[in-house]
Amino acid sequence: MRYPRLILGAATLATLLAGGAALAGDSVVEVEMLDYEYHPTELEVEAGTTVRWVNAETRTSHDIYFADEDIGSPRLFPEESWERTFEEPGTYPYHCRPHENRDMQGVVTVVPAE
Ligand SMILES: [Cu+2]
Repeated sequence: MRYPRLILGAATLATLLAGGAALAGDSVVEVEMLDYEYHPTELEVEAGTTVRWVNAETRTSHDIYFADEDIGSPRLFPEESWERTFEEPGTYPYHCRPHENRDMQGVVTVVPAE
């Protein structure tokens, strides 16, 4: 009866990864766009991590724009997503161009991989 225990362990690990704030490199972390906000607003990841922004609204579109670097997503409609992989440690502020006036913004902090 070892096998079921292994499966349970893997599922638990997946749950932890999905909810974690700082994660190992080469993983994917999701940021939800809902109610004109990014969730989480502030995210810390290790270098090499891919961040995936997912539009969880029912009808509002958003985008992700890093003004300092002039890097941005297309406008994302509900259920659409966009990814960016962060290789270099640093602070990456971003905002939503259509909702700049609603103060819709977030920041990704990238720390060196352990
Ligand atoms: Cu927006």
